[in-house]
Amino acid sequence: MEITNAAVRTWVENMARLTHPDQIVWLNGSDEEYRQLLAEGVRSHALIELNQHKHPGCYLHRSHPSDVARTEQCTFICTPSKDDAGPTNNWMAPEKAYATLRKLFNGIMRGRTMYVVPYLMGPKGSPFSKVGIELTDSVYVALNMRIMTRMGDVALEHLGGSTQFIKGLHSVGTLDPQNRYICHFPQDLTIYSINSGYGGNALLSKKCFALRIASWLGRQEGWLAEHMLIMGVEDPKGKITYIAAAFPSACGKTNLAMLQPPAEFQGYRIWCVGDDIAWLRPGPDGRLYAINPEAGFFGVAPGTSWKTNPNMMRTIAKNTLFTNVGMAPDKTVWWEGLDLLADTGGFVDWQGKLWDPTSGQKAAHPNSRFTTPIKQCPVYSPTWEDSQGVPISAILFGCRRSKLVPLVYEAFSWAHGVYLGATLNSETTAAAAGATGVVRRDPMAMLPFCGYNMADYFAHWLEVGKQLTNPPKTFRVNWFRVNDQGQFIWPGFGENLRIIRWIIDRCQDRGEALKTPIGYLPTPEALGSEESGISSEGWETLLGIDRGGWLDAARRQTEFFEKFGVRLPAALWEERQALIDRLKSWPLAARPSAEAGAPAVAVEQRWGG
Ligand code: GTP
Ligand code: SPV
Ligand code: MN
Repeated sequence: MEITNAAVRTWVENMARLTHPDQIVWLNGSDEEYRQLLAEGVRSHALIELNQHKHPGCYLHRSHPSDVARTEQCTFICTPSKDDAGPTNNWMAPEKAYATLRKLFNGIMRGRTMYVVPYLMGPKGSPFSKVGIELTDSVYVALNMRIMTRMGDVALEHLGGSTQFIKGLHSVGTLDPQNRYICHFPQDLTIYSINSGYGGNALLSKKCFALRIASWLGRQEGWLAEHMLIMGVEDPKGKITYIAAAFPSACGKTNLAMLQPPAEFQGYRIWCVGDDIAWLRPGPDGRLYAINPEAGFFGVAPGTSWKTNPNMMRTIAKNTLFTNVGMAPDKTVWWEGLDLLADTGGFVDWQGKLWDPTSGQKAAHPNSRFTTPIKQCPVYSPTWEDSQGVPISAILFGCRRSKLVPLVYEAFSWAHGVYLGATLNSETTAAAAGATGVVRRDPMAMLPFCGYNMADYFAHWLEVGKQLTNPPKTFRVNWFRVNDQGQFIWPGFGENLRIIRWIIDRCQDRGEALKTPIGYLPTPEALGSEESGISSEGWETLLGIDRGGWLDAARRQTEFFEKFGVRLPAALWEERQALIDRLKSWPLAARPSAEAGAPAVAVEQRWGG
C-alpha cells in the first residue's frame, strides 16, 4: 500500500534520520509478511522454533534476564507541568526527556532494521477506535504487535488523511537497565521507549498507548481507558450480561475473562470480549459501553493449566509466542502449575540453562507469558467486532489481599464505587520489577497506567457517572484470602462464577444481601454455599467484617488522600467519613460474620440503615 498520509511519512523520515536504521520495513499485516517475520526471528535467534507437531505455529523467546517485567521506576509521564502528572507518577520535564532520549536514540538503529508498525486499537470503522504507529528495531516486538493489535494496512486505512495518530518510537538499544526509559508525552501523543524489549515496556500499543495516553485522551473527550477485562455471562435463559473488571497486574483478569463454568452451572456460558484493557464511554441510552481495543492476550503463563483455565489452554495450542517459559528436550513448553512432570531430564529453564527441579529455582520466570490471538479463544465473543461496544451492567474492582477484604461486596452508589476503586490496595506481583507480596495502593488497578494526575482521574470517574442514567453497579472482589496455613480459602477460577452469578442477580435487583458498613455482602447461601465445599469457618473468614481492621484501613487512607491536596474530589473524603461513621455506629451484635444467615432487613434495622 502506498503511504499517502504526509504526516505519517514525515514523522517516520524524521525518526529514521535520528536513529539511522540500515533499512526501513513498512508492515502491512499480511499472513505472508508474518511468516517472513517469524523466519527472521528464528534466523536472528530472537525466536526458537518449538515442536511444530505439538505446538503448531508456536515459538519461544527468551528475554534478557535484566528485562523480564515492566519497570515502573523507568516509566515517566512528561507533561509540561509536574502537577498534571500527579504524585503517583514519575515525572520528567518534556524538554529534558526529549533531550535525554534523543541522545540515546541517536544512531541506535545502525546495522538494524526499523519496522514501521501501523496498528488500529478498536474495531475497524468504529468511531471509538484509534490509530498508533510504532517504530521498533525488534522483530519480536513487531511479531507481538501483529497478534496484540489489528496491525498493518487496516490501520492506515482507518487513519486516512488524519494527523491524529499516536507516535511510538521504540528501540531495544543496548538493553542497559541504567538507561532504560519509557517516556510518555500525552500533549504530543508521543511515546519514546528505549533499552527494554519486554511486554508493556516495548509493545507500545498496550499500557503506553491504550492506558496512559488513552486515559489522558479520555479525560478530554469524555470517556475512560481502564485496566479491565470485559466478559459476557449468558444465563440458562440466553440473556447475556456484560461485566468489566479491574484487577491489578497478575491478579486474575485473564482467568476470569474466559472462565469455565462449574458442572452444576448448566446452561451458563461465558463470552470473552477482552482480558486486559477496556475503553468505556456513556452511550445515548445512559448506559456505559465498552470496547476492547486489543486483538490478543499477553497472558501470564505460570498457573495456567487444564484445571485452572482450559479455555486458555485451547487458545494457546497454536500460533502462540511464548516468552521466558521452560522447555523440554522435545521442544515443548512447560511452566510451574501446568501439570506434574514424570521426567524432567534435559529440561532447560527460561534462560536456556539445564534445569534442576530440586534446586528450588523455577523453570519458567514468574512473569513468563504467552502472546496469542483473541480469536483463537473458544469462548471469544463476536461482539469484540461491534463498533459501539457492549453495555456494562457491573464493574468489579479486584485485589489480591490475604486479609481483611471480603470475597465480594457491593457499593451503595456510583460515588461509593469510585471510592472503593480509588482506595484499592493489593499485594504486588511479578508483573512489575521489584518486591512481590507487598501491599500497595493501586487505585482502579491503574497506579502504573494512569497518564495524568490521579486526583483529576477520580474526578473524571465521578463526572462520567453523572452522565449515566443507568450506571453499572460497582463491586469489590478478592479471590485471595488465605487461612492460617497460608492456603487460599476460596477455590477461585471457575468457581468465581458463583460470585458473578450473585453480582448479576444484584444488577437485576435480586440476590440476597446484608447491608453492612462497608457495603452489601452476600449471604453464603446466596453464593451456593452448600455446593462450594467450604467450611462454615471458611465462610466466616471470606464474608466476615473486621470492624477494627476497617477503621484502621480508613484511617490509613488519610495519608494517600492528602498526597493529592486540594485536587482530590471532596466526594472521596466524604465517602471515607461516611464509612467511618457507619463502622462506629454499627452494633457488634449485627456483624454478619457472627450470624451469617441473618436476613438483610433485620441487620439494616439494627444499625439504622
Ligand atoms: P496481567 O496480565 O498482568 O494484567 O494479569 P491478570 O490480571 O490478567 O492475571 P491472570 O489472570 O493472568 O492471573 C495471574 C495469576 O493469578 C496466575 O498465576 C493465575 O493462575 C492466578 N489466578 C487467577 N485467578 C485466580 C483465582 O481465582 N484464584 C487464585 N488462587 N489464583 C488465580
Ligand atoms: C500487566 O502488567 O498488567 C500486563 C503485562 O498486562 S504488560 O504488558 O507487561 O504490562
Ligand atoms: Mn495487565
